[in-house]
Amino acid sequence: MAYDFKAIEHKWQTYWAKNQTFKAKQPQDFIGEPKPPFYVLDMFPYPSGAGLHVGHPLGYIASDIYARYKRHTGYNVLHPQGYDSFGLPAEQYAIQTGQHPAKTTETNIKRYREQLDKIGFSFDWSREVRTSDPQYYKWTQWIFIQLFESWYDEAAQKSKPISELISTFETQGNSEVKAICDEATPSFSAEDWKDFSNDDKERLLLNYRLTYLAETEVNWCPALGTVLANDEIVNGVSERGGHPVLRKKMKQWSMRISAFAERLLSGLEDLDWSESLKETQRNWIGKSVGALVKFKIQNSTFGISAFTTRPDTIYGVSFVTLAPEHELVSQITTPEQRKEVEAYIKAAAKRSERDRMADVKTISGVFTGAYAEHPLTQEPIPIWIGDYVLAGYGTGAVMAVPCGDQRDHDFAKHFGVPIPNVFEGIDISEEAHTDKSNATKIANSEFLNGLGVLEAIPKAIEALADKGVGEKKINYRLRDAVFSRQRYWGEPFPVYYVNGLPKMIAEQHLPLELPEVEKYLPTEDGAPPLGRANEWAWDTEASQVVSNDKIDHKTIFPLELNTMPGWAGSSWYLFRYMEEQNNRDQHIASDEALNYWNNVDLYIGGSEHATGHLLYSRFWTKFLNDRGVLPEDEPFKKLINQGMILGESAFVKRIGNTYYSEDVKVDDDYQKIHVDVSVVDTSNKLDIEALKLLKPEFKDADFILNEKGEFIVSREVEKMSKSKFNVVNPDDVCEEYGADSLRLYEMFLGPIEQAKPWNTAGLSGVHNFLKKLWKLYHNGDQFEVTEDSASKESLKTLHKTIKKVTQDIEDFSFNTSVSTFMICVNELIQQKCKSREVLEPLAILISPYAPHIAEELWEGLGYSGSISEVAYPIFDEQYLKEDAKTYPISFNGKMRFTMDLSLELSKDEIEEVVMADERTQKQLDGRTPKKVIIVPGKIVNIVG
Ligand code: ANZ
Repeated sequence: MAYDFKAIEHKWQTYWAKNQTFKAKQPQDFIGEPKPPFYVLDMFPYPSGAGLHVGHPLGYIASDIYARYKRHTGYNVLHPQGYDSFGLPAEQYAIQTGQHPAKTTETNIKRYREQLDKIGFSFDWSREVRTSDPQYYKWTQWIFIQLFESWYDEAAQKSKPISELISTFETQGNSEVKAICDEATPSFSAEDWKDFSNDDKERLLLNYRLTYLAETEVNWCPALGTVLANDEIVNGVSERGGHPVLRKKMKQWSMRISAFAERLLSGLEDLDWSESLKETQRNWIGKSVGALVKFKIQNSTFGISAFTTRPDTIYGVSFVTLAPEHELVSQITTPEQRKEVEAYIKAAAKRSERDRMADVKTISGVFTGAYAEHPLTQEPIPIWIGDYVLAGYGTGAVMAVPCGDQRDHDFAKHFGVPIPNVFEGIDISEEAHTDKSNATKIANSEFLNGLGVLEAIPKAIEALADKGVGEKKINYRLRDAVFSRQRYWGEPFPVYYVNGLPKMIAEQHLPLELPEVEKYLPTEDGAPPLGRANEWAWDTEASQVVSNDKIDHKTIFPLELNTMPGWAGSSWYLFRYMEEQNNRDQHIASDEALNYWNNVDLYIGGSEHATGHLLYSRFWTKFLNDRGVLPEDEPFKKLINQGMILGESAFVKRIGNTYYSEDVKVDDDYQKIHVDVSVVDTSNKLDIEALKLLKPEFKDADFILNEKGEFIVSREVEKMSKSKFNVVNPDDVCEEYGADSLRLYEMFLGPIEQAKPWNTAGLSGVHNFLKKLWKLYHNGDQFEVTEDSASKESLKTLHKTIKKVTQDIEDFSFNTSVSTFMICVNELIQQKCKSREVLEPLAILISPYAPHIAEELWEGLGYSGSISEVAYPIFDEQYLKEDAKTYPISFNGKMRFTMDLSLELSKDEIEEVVMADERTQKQLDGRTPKKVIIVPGKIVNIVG
């Protein structure tokens, strides 16, 4: 019987679906002690219209192997899958075609599911989640409300209910409260609080809430009618369409993630993530320890506070630079400078923060006309505005030390600001200054005198604090995250507005479902797409959404028009899977389920999510843990980033409408054009007719063939992408070689974390291996496995394989496992092994990798039911013990011949056998050796 992979794979995929083979059990499903849980998760896909290419399942295959392995070793494995189904592409498609994004999403999901099913994943589909499903986003909205109802207690380093904060305000005001809140929060007493109007109270509380409405600087693109993220802007214009982008203040929802900066940083220590990924998060969080230094402004009641990491250089400060957006700019600018300053600010607003940071060459700035006072020497120092100072970092003000800091120096030189060199001849860089011999040269700074930087900084802070002009300050680069999007296809905020102040819809009325709109574009007057909905008002009496005409601002109010960003739904989805579909109504998941599964044991996905999803989900997990919703404060214990699979693009040479085979010499300049890899075979031959069918624009082209009458393309490795025509569809691979071949091949390509090129030709190698494996269990058409004991050799092959493959899986080294299986099967064929004693464990060993063939062989071995939970074979050292050794026999250190001797022999017995050998006698030629050196298992050396 030939290896009919199609029939086999179809049969087992149907079996698994029908029997719900991979349905994870809940703790209460066990009679007695539950099995230990193990949670393996993939980053869930965004179901795009393009479907999956072979690069997408790479991580899924690796996690599937691990999940299957864990089932064999006695764990109750949770290995779910779902869809991150809100997002921009469906919305853009809707704008172009008018098709509702829900419909596009549904179609794409169906396609994804079909593709995934063909690969034989052991997903528990009964727990599927879709972020765009109202029953799912009900809980995203619920979490938003919890954030709104919470504040961050800095002293306790914990999020707490806002009601507790209100009680404190009622009894003590806010002077004793150590909270993470807006800098501009005024202090007030309990009496003040009582006197505040309700609206004032609400406004004040927004300074404390973990999600809050605030004026935020955003990149506003008027032509697209939306705010853009930094990475959606290229060279100052929108990536899509090339429209101008302005920096503008807009009222937006923000998440106070900055409150969690320290915990997000220190929590990394205990995570089993790659060092490079942790480093990326550390840099993103960007902790800086330094000081806030206060500068008085001459002839003014205002002061400037500047964040510095080098308070020890305070004597070198000769001017202060403010960010163009700094709130004091308009207040301190002198009338003479006003015109110039205003023009400058307008120009600066056109450059994104990213451009400003990246561009170190362009120095731009303007003098405000105002002067500050040096806090220690009281000398007047000019106040400038400079584009190199970012509004969102520190305090948006820099104490400039031109003789110490390069940017300050360049700025001073450019504008002719005097550069007093108080550190003459001294390198005050941190590296140089830790060298104390350098520090002895310092003349003018009392802090630096003879000290290293690490000692000088606290001394400087102390001196500044004594005079009341400075304090220690830890600053984080991590900014609060803007949470509003001017989009349609996202979660609606459960928010309506009374007197411009946000109110939450009560939990029992969730979900607040997306309204219907007739067009998915922003409105003509710039409101987000939800501004087009006719029914988008909240009736507080009927507790339901009603028509906008009914808004009376008494009981019926307008609803929020923004929607949540893509990262909202993906920040908590891992916890939703912990609960079964039928028990999801009343909570994210039951306490019992949460306490059993805890968090993800193994998470596999792309490293591009390092500072987005992977940070936001840590933030929400910590928050929900603080508030007693979740038992853990980290979502993902172990994380692996799979490398990218690259495509082998195919190119043809073109001049006009004539195309040349790669090996035909062309003298003129030619263009290189991509052609679709699906019309090129593994020996790089182009199927011209197929190309013409696929792409009608080639219909009338001339194709110049080579001498053999073939048309050859050139190849280049590039990122696999539809736009490069180099995508390989896993469906085609499954059709031609089978899912087991695809799985083995994806693993065989190389280490999981590395980028590697796809090469379809390599598939036949693993496919032939599976055919050999099949043959091992068959004799012609007949399944044949004997009950005879296995030979020592075969047992050795088996146990060598168990040892290596087990170690490989534990080390996530899947590529080396595949080659181990190949060696194993070759050896067993050579040994003519047909013994159940070996072939049965081998089927189990290979089942995580090639589960369909393993199930079929298992059935052949006489079992009914799935192989998936059969106990994993146990390695036994005794089978690897060598019983003989080939000894090199040396005479005076020179090897003359070898002898195979049993390892059981003692030293004396070895000597006896060696001496008796006639080759030894011949070498000695009648002499008696002085000494015979024997190291058992290693060498024999005869001296004399
Ligand atoms: C004086 C000084 C002297 C500084 C010196 C550095 C070297 P990190 O380490 O990244 O936290 N700075 C502060 N706020 C800024 C802003 N909004 N935009 C641009 N630069 C800003 O950097 C902190 C240092 O960056 C601060 O220390 C400040 O310059 C500058 F020899 O103050 B320093």
